[in-house]
Amino acid sequence: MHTERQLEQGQVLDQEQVDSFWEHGYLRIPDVFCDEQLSAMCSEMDWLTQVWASDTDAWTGPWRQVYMDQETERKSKLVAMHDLHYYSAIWMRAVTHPKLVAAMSDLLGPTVELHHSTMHVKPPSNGHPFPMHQDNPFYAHVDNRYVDVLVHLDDTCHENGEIRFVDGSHKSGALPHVLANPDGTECSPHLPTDQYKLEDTVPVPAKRGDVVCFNLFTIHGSYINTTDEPRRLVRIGYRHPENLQTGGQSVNRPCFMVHGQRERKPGDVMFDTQVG
Ligand SMILES: O=C(O)CCC(=O)C(=O)O
Repeated sequence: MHTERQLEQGQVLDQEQVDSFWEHGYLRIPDVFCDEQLSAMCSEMDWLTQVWASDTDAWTGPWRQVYMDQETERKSKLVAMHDLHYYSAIWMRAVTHPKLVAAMSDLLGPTVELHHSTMHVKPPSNGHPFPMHQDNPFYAHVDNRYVDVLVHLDDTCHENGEIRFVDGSHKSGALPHVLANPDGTECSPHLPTDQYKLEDTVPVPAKRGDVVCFNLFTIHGSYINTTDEPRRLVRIGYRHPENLQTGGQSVNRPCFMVHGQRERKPGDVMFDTQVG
């Protein structure tokens, strides 16, 4: 159990965990959320899934034919939505959870901004795999001070498609991704399937309540869910407030401070209160 003061100062991770994150590009942090919180987050997730989420936003691109046979590809689905904390107070509490944001400040420094949250539910038996990719093409930033966190609402394993990483791959920085189908239409960013393979990755299975963190530049992917149960994850993005976003998801949207204070530099003005 951490004291309030420790959480304020960001002392959840030990030096070995921090070093391991920056060496390998990923880190599993066990038992971040307790059972009571998880039950509330799961019920709310069911509500979000029924009322707001989409099951027609599966990732697109030529990778699908490489990862799945024709029949599987036709059936495969992803249930997704962005920014759960805009719709649910329970998820607002989850993305600002004191232990989680203290761990982020151990990795990013004393000031941490929340950037987004995104639901990824792989439905039973056909929940789609994720091709190898970095998250940078989805929300490009100028440097590596950005941590994605996968909040696990279910135990994960090979059968339901646990997250998998290329060890140390964040050190290469931003890589060019495939951005178009053969006919020139836009597709979900992914790395060339002949050069980057799921077989070459490290699996990081986790328990319900754990989080798995990774760097914006860490290459990752996951296999299809073949089990009879959904595999429910929520990704939360945290960054150093001075790491500027140059494009993609939620670019130009003011973000919330979840740890520390926003420094004021010469010329900085307050956020515009007019939307649009
Ligand atoms: O949900 C997964 O298995 C993969 C998630 C992922 O690739 C991502 O959040 O960028």
